[in-house]
Amino acid sequence: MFRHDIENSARKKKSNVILALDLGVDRPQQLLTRSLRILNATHEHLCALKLNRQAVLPLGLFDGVQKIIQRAKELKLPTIMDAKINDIGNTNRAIAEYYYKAGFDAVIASPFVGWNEGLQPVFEVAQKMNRGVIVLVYMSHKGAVEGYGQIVQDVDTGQLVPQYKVFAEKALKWKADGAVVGATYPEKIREIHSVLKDKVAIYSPGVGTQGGDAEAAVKGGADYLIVGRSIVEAEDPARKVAQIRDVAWQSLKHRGKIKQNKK
Ligand code: BMP
Repeated sequence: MFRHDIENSARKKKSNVILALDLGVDRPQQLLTRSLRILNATHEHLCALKLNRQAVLPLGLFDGVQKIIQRAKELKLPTIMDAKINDIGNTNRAIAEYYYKAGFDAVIASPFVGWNEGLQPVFEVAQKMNRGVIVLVYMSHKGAVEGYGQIVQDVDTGQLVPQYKVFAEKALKWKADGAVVGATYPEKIREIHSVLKDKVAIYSPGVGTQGGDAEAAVKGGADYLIVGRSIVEAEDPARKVAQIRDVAWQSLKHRGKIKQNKK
């Protein structure tokens, strides 16, 4: 099961850092070579790997991406496809199935499409294939407030609540494997963590380049940090990821998530 696999990987590696292998726009062969080089240089300090469509588009899901997934599997790193699935159910089902068939252990999906004829088929495929689904709850960019931050009337309760609170409740109800909350909003992490109560893990992107702070995010309740450019664009990616890992792991200990004697 994805959530246990990533937990075990984090415990074994003493790292809750997920590498976002986003390398910008380049020729496919260059991208593949650079991706593998960075993965090989940083894997010791990672608990998982995340790819985005900016890698899948040039490399091809059943072409170059296979080489990255294969290497991640050799390194025993769970893989997440950041697809932000966001269509009608029938389309979502096919998208999820392709990513899982390609070897990804989990996909990221958007809860804005709802359950019925929205994400339900994604969760069904995930269950059938024993994979994970992570849902967006509050994104890391500035415009997130325009969608995730709106005050809405909850269709179930009739109450006026922030959209992200409704999404956090849905993550619980749908038994999602994770909830994405931007590291750029530690106060939102705290608030959402108080709804999720460690029943759904918080995945937090936005550390470094986007302005988020690793320590604040983890102390607020983030279980995993998703980090891309701060690592891949660093002069020494291995050193950079080790630094972030140290801060994040210490912060998890501070939160009492890791027993001090289980070094
Ligand atoms: P970076 O560390 O370079 O900012 O990359 C963050 C990664 O996480 C990117 O792949 C981005 O698409 C993704 N992401 C994000 O930044 N904020 C979100 O709210 C959700 C994401 O998936």
